[in-house]
Amino acid sequence: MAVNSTSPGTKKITCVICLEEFEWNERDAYRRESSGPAVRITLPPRNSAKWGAEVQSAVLRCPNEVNRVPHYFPVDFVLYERPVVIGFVGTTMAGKTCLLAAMSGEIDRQRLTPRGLRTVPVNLTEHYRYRTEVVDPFFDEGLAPPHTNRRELVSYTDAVLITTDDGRTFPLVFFDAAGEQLRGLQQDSMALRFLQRVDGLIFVVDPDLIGDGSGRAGTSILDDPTFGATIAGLRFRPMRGGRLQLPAAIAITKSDTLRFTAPVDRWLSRPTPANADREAIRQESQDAYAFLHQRRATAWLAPVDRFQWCTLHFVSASGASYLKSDGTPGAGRFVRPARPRRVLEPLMALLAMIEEHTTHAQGD
Ligand SMILES: Nc1nc2c(ncn2[C@@H]2O[C@H](COP(=O)(O)OP(=O)(O)O)[C@@H](O)[C@H]2O)c(=O)[nH]1
Ligand SMILES: [Mg+2]
Ligand SMILES: [Zn+2]
Repeated sequence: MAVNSTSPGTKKITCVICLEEFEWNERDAYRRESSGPAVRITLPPRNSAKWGAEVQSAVLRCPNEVNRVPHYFPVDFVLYERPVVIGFVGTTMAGKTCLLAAMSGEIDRQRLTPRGLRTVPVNLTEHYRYRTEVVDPFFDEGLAPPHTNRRELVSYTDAVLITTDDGRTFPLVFFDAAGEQLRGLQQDSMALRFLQRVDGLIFVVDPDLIGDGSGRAGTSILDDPTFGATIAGLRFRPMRGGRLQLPAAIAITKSDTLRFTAPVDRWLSRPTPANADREAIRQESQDAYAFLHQRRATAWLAPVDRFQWCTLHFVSASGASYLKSDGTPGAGRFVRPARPRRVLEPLMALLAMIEEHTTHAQGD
């Protein structure tokens, strides 16, 4: 893309797909038809009456091609505040893809509206594809999102545009930080950009991997290798007293499998709070901490010690149990359509912590 970074009138923007920063002259864009290559266009000046209509279907081409394939994202994503980048960290099969699909579906269903956040529809082909291929089948039929054997360490999953009641608008971008191999991330430019740029992390804990605390190891494993690798990868981010100055949330997912276990039962059956209830977040964090601690899952609690701000939550992406696959590839499904439980709580807690600590506390 012919962007002249030295010419006046350019602005520095972030690609929401790969997090590369680049200069944009506010005029060069593309129009993408349903088929065929994207067509290069020149946007009218911003003060022109035509600008609003023209910009709606316009996309930008990121100069950072991935495997020589160009990628595009809507101009809408660079017109407002800088993107808020949220990363999902967890080992394979922990439940990241289901949790992301549940959150994205709840956001599209405007479940953030009572909490003062709305999504703005954006002409983003990727988001519609994600919705029709992953989110809707999960919500409508209980189909488990396809298990992709990705080789990437970190990958873009979805992006939405959020507007707050007080009139601020920002892109919210979700990344899946999977894979045990995160240790090799020094060589991976996408993983590095992600670690440099991420605003908040959701550590996904799979209770199936944790013993019941009886001392019989059962299926328990010692920790999640992706937690340690991600924390290690963040060591160059600002720290104070050995703690990362970044917000984190631990989401104990698949909590539907613990719905008869105290104190999980109490949290799962709670109605969703209308607005951020700090006292409830504190209590749930305390309960979830005790839950993991009792089960000797102390390694899973590493984010509590390593991040300055960390909340803990019980969530369920499906709200229902998983039916064992009958062996047909791709046949994985839940017993009924997904009814996510409390999946927006970790996100709301993270957004509140990002707002409170990272923008306002920057100068202190
Ligand atoms: N009971 C239950 N099972 C879940 C839930 N979320 C995920 N699972 C199970 O965990 C498997 C792996 O989930 P997935 O999201 O693909 O994990 P990922 O590899 O971390 O992306 C699914 O196929 C389900 O069997 C949940 O909320 N409840
Ligand atoms: Mg996955
Ligand atoms: Zn890009």
